[in-house]
Amino acid sequence: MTLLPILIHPDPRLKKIAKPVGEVTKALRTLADDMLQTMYDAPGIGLAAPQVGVLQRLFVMDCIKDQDAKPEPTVLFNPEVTWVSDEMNTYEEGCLSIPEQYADVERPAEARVRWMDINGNDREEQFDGLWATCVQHEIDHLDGKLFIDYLKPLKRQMITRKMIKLKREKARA
Ligand code: K1U
Ligand code: ZN
Repeated sequence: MTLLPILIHPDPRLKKIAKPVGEVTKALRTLADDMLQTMYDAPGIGLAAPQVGVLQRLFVMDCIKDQDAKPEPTVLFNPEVTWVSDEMNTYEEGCLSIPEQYADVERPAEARVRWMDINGNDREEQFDGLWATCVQHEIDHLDGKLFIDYLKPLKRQMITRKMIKLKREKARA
């Protein structure tokens, strides 16, 4: 397995709409495995393909935070939200493409999602809690949207400036 470099905002590839996946090929299974490895290593609870420069509609997630609990690596191809609750939930979100920046984002508390799994089978499930927040954050990535797009312009600009500085420093190192 390979650890993939994660793109840091601002990057034009993080603003693009990703293309649907056809059948689940061996190359896509390898990509999903590498993305899971990259997500666990970061560490994070989700990772979308555009974050590793691949403009295809897939993401991985595992919202089990308890280190003693059994991991639940989940791979979703062509995910579509089919229903959201009226009830909303606020969570302090982070993003592996915007390191060390966190902000409250309000989203539907529950979301029903349809997707194709790693074996090419159609699945549909209702998510709540952190899983619901995470699926919505990751599907946003597939649509070129970042959690900072929900913030007030001034706060978004402040975070973007910090990221430009971080990228400049990393390039010099
Ligand atoms: O998509 C990403 O950038 C990953 C992101 C997912 C996410 C976090 C919070 C709310 C919604 C979606 C992350 O995983 S940021 C890191 C993080 O949340 C975390 C890191 C270590 C342990 C537990 C959580
Ligand atoms: Zn993110």
